[in-house]
Amino acid sequence: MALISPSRRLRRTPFSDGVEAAGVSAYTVYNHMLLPTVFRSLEEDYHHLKHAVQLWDVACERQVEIRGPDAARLVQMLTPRDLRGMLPGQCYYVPMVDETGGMLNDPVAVKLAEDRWWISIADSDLLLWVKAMANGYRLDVLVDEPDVSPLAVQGPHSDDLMARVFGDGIRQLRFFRFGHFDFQGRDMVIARSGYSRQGGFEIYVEGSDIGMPLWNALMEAGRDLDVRAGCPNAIERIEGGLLSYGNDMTRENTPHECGLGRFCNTATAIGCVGRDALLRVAKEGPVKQIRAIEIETSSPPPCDRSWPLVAGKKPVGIVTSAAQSPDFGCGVGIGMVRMTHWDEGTELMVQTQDGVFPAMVHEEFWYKKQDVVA
Ligand code: THG
Repeated sequence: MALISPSRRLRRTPFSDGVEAAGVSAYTVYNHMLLPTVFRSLEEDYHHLKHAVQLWDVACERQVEIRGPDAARLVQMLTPRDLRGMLPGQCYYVPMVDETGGMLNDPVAVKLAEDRWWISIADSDLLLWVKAMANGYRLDVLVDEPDVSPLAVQGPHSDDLMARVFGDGIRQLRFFRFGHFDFQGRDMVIARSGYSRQGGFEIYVEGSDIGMPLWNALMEAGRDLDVRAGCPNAIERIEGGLLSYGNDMTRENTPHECGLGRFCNTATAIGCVGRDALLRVAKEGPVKQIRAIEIETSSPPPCDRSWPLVAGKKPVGIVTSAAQSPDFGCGVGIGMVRMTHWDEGTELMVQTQDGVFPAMVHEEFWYKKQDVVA
């Protein structure tokens, strides 16, 4: 593929200078911002992520900040997950839906205070929807995109690296909880979370000016841990079944089709604008759902379009993400499969731009959530 033309519309991040110095070799665009996808190679980055520790420029996970007396009410309008039990200091993975129950985004909600929230968004312009809701319903809130850029520290040595910069207290942080930590006199919200199954943290860096000083401090502190610049790794995230909005799901899908039913409490999420629609479809249950798809090939082509899944000649689903797994020795994929063919072990064929390969449906991903507890 040709190069992407740089311009003001394609935003740089507070860490872009560090990413470039580290020799980034490919970018994608996410929330109108640069997101690195490869440094050395997809495979080398993958092995390093599983064995060492990496700094990820995920500034493109932009925050929609909601503050004011109606903040909690507005966030509940956006999601079918019941937020009543959520306390300040917690993060929740929250499907967000429109009035038809269609997925608009799958962000992480960060509850800073009863009247102050960050919605850490995936790749869709959620800010516009949230602003429209706030204004249409005349809510007493301010909605905007603050100068906050997540920097993820991921990999088995992330606790050791983070403790060197933020102190041993960071080790006590529980999964999907956050705390406030100091760096050079600046307050940093740090959560134990991140878009990998290898464990780690996300630092919500407030103020672009402190981005490179923090990047450099972590790089310095982790020299003997072989810390490197990295990024969300396509192979690792598919093995772990972490979904990618725009790839594995769109506005055409309900959270239940996406396998996100466990993050929905449609019966009690009073106020959610998609609630009635979801209650209606929940009665029947989804007729297609996300599945892990094993692909019999040693080098799947780039999955840059949906690949039909067929039983004989009959289309029964699509593959939406794929990669070759070094650790599992097969092609790994994520797909959306019709009910008639979604059972464990179902044998199908997948039609790619480079040929047709045997595929097998799995009900579980290659590795499940390993709850990272201190
Ligand atoms: N961190 C933050 N913001 C983000 C992402 C992130 N915004 C964009 C994107 N990633 C949003 N999508 C996801 C998808 C999955 C998870 C988080 C964000 C995730 N899921 C785990 C799971 O599905 O097992 C854990 C969920 C849970 O148990 O609550 O972590 O990564 N800041």
